[in-house]
Amino acid sequence: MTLHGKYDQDNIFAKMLRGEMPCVKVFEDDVALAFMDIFPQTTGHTLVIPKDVKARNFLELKPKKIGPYMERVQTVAKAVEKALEPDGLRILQFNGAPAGQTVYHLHFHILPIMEGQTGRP
Ligand code: DGP
Repeated sequence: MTLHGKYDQDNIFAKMLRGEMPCVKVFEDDVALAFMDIFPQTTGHTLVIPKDVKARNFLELKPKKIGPYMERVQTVAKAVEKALEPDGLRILQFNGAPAGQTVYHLHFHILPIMEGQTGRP
């Protein structure tokens, strides 16, 4: 899998956006959807994905879409902070398989860091 390539409409996050795949939603508006990670690396591990884009990764997101999307990433991060009161918060994003990406629809990870958890992959 290369850093750039054709966007696969049938990736799992695209299916969630179309309502074809269930997920535990924690935030949704016209710009982004946030849901719980199925393989949480820390308690409260949340993913935030942009809607109406065919971006496999951050490099492919059109500049005008970055601002609205990152606002939602911050909104969700603040909600996670309020809900869980973690000691720290790690916000991560991977581009390409060698960097650790496994799902090819752009997403940011929000990892609350509680005492005793590292949140490191
Ligand atoms: P990444 O390695 O950055 O591409 O992270 C992909 C994340 O997606 C990984 O932490 C696990 C999560 N994930 C994979 N499949 C599913 C799924 O079917 N449902 C949910 N909620 N999360 C998924």
